[in-house]
Amino acid sequence: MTHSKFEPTHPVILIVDDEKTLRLVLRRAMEREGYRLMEAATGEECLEICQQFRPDIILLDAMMPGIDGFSCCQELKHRLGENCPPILMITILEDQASVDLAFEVGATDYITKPIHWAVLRQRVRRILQSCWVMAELKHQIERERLLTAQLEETNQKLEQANQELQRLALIDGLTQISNRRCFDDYLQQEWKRLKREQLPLSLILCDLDFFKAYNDTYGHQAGDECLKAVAYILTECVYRPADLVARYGGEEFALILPNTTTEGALEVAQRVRKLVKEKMIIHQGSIVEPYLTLSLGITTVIPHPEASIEQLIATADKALYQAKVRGRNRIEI
Ligand code: GH3
Ligand code: MG
Ligand code: MG
Ligand code: MG
Repeated sequence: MTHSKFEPTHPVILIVDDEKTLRLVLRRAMEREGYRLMEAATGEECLEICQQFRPDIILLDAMMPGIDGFSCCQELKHRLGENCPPILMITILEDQASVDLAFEVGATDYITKPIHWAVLRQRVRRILQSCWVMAELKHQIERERLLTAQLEETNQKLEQANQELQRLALIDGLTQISNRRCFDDYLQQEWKRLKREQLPLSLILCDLDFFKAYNDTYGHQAGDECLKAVAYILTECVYRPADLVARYGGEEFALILPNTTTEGALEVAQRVRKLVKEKMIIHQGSIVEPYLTLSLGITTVIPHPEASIEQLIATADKALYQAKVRGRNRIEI
């Protein structure tokens, strides 16, 4: 036998019958079986009781003055819906129409008078048991639904955290612009694309002038602030969505400009110099100017099979070195 945690120790039976004697006999018989009993003499009384209390099963007489059993059953179903206790109709009516009607209005089962006690006992037990099993199943389904929802929510959070981690892995912690890893990935991607499309790729490398002296003069923290300011300026200097500004190293920055000629890159580099100059970051330790300056190296290439990313970077680095040895605060190609 299936045991459900929804099974009460003493299930409550509501007897609805206008015959007092029958109610009494039923009560005695069912109490012996361990049930608790409630009684209603009319359909109205039954409806009233069920408004406040939910018996585990209703034994409902079909023939009663006032609301008869069929209407009472229908009304109970209407009012209580899914929460309606199972209804076992007990009646002397044996004709097909009455039996059909009983099931039509929602009765769970139907037995006839005179009551066959052994049958009633079994019917009541069967009905109650299947109700508990159903309740158990519903409960399990609901629990599974909840678990699934929780799992989905957790997965969503994990996915978000994962995306955030991936984003953070490509961002420089200090300046909040792209980091070296992002630079490498993006350069490789654009290199391949522009090789296919046979379009120019420009790279600008920038290095702050006398930045060691800046740190020595104003402290490392001020140096950090200065790097943040320069990073921000650089992002203001590029206009195309495909352009990428990255922190390349300590006080070095790189700009990847896809589909951009040397002239275009030169324009960007000039804008960088202009905006940095306008920002007037005081730098008394600098030998070239009393404010912060930077040196820039530009290179442009239409990627082809004999060329490489390493060569591209080395060429830009060489140009940057030229800018340094030729006096800093300048652009070299
Ligand atoms: P040059 O004009 O030749 O580029 O001289 P420089 O002093 O800028 O170059 P050098 O390579 O000698 O020094 C770079 C300095 O940048 C030294 C280093 O402490 C500083 N630096 C690198 N990364 C950071 C950083 O994250 N924060 C700060 N505050 N300073 C940094
Ligand atoms: Mg009756
Ligand atoms: Mg440097
Ligand atoms: Mg430097």
